[in-house]
Amino acid sequence: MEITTTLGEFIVARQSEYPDASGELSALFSAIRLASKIVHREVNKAGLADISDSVGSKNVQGEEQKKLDVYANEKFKMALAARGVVCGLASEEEENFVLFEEALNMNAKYVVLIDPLDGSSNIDVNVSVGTIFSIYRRASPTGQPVVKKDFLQPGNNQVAAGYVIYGSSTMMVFTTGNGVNGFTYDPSLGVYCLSHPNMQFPDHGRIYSINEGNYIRFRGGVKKFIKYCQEEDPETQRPYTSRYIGSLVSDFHRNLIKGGIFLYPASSQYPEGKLRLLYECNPMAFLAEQAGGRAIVSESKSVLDLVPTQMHQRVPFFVGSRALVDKLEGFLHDYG
Ligand code: AHM
Ligand code: MG
Repeated sequence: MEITTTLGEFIVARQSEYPDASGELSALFSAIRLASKIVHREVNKAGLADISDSVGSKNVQGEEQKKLDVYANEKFKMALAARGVVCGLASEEEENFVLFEEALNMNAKYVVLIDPLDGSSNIDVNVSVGTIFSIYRRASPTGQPVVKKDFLQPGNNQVAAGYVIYGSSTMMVFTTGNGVNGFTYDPSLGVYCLSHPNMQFPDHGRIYSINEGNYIRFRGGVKKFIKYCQEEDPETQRPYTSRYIGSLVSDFHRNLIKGGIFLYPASSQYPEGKLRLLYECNPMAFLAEQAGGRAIVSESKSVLDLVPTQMHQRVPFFVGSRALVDKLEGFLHDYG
């Protein structure tokens, strides 16, 4: 059997390239890695145990929480708090950010923002779900409890970001600002192995991913772009292929590998868009740009430049292969 680099080895080998080089970021990754393995185990037996039912409570956006969302949130929080390398956490599943008040934690310089189990409405039907995470250096001085401004930073300040996809295999894909690498989990060994080094968004692509059922509620530019994707034109290999799983991590992951664009626009139902800037859009935008793709919220407005104003802010989100995002941008410019 060929032995590939494990995630642990990769992190140790790259440590000197990380922004802090003190080992704190490596320890933080090891907490994320551990929690993701625990969640992998639970997700993979979701059909067996009585854990895929709703807990009954609602999250801060008023959506029904599934047991596995709660479970994943707890596991990531516990793993991160235990290492003493994170001073606070903000999660899609929690109304307010969480302070880690042990002395060790208060002296730590990183905060983590996380969507512990994105796409969880798909669990009951055995569709892939994911964890999305994002790491920032705190803005306030160390030694004190974290404050809101530590979390309300523009995506451009991200130190690292990534996702775990619990799919036909489990994978972790992340960036520390120096390219994007993907690791596939081998459950028999209990390790992530480097399987997708230096991932790159193909410049062009033939996949568009959008919930087309909402077509009537979209604005002119997005409608025109959808029609453009559906037109016959041999030169540009149109019509393009429509693929939409309804699980952001899975849709993004496929498009990253095959080339494509993902759209969650504003609509009459979601005037601000549906996806959350801090937990979903910023980390995916950082990954996309590190892989040579592009992510925008509107014409000529990059996701990563936005200065957040609220913890659970939603924004329109367009991400994918550069040529496709550029094309969309033209339609947004011409038709709004
Ligand atoms: P969630 O955070 O409540 O799981 O919702 C986010 C999910 C994304 O994974 C996905 O891209 C989107 O919601 C799908 O929304 P829709 O069903 O409106 O198409
Ligand atoms: Mg989510």
